[in-house]
Amino acid sequence: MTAAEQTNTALSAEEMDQFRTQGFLGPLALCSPEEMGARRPAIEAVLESEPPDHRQKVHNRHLDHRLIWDLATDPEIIGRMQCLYGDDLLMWRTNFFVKEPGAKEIPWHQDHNYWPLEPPIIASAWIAIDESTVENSCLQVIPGSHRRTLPHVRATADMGFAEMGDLDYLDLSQAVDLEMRPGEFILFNERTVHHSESNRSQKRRIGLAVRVVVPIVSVLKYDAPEHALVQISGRDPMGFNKVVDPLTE
Ligand SMILES: O=C(O)CCC(=O)C(=O)O
Repeated sequence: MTAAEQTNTALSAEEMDQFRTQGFLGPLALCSPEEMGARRPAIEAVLESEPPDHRQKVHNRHLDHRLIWDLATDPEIIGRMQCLYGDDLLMWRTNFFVKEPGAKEIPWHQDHNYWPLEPPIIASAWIAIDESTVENSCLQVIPGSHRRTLPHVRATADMGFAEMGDLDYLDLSQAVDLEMRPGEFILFNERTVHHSESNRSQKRRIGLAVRVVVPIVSVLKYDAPEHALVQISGRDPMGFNKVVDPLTE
């Protein structure tokens, strides 16, 4: 039985159409705000702990913590990704975006600009660990922006990334704020233009981004020698990538 059948996450024709035409879907519920509140202290403890191989604390913690693995592979997410991308799915990366008060702006960008993937076909889920509002710099997207490749230029020093989408090619009046309660998530793709403001509030905002690829994608550069993909559903008929078993405890 697929995750979509197990969890009743099968997408409607309208939802499929929204993802195809708008480049994102959601917010959708992974768990209740109360349940995310109960998980939060353990997530914070993971973010304070050193990864075993001296990687950055915020990257790929699904490889060393079962709690993060369970979050990233929650059937509410995977079931929807299966509807959009088919059964054969591999977890490539997870990244926490921790925005403490004063944290820098994440510039408008398309993810594929930065990533060592060929072809760059990625489904991302962004899960709200904390409440995420306009006040504490929620994610923003430009609906329909995934239909074009955006030139990227060097970012200014006040930005959280070294490169940013060229603003001459964007209509920011179309931007949508994606406010989320803890435990909600959105799905988007590698070309959906997105952004978050600097965090001008006194409230921290943590999100976990989950990156999933299909087997035809080759990873050209791994994050660390220990970094590998994990099969999260179906099969890997191509065998292009280094794949390890999921955590079991
Ligand atoms: O959380 C943010 O502010 C940015 C997230 C982002 O750029 C991403 O998930 O690709």
